[in-house]
Amino acid sequence: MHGGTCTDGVNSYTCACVLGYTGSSCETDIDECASNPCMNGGSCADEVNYFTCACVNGSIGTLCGTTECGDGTVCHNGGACTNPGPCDCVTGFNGTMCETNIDDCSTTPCMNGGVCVDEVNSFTCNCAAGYKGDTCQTVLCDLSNCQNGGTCTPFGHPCNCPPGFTGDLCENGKLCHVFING
Ligand SMILES: [Ca+2]
Ligand SMILES: [Ca+2]
Repeated sequence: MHGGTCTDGVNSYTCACVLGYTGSSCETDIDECASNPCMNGGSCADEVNYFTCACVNGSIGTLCGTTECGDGTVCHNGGACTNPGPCDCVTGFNGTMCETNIDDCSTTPCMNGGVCVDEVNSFTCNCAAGYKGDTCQTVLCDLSNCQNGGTCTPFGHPCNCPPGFTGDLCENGKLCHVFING
């Protein structure tokens, strides 16, 4: 549906959807408004692979993030005009015009060599090889932590598990074969 390209399989089919649609038959129009991207009370209209914001209360910009206060002050990033000014910023921004995205990486939250990416009132860690977790706190594999006889070569990859075990650390149980005599 919706321009997707489907390929027949055995008792099934797979579809490659055009941008903006998802689902096994490309039947679903992805809701680009799901993250509430419009600021300052603007209303979001879901389109195919994009959205538009209808701004209110004098705000302007693609996301309605900018408000001209009338006294020469401009508030950015969803900040609201105040009287007296200058601006009342939303969480994650500061500065007299809310122009600054606060550096959420300033506390160096990512462990084990992970690279911190600053976001709005949050951060993401891009972990170095061999680590995972929100702050890269979990070691995938070193010389000691493979379980159930798993081996760890080379460093930085999930353990090599013996037959019957799975998981990054081979922590998932053995497949059970029961033989009954007679
Ligand atoms: Ca859509
Ligand atoms: Ca930030």
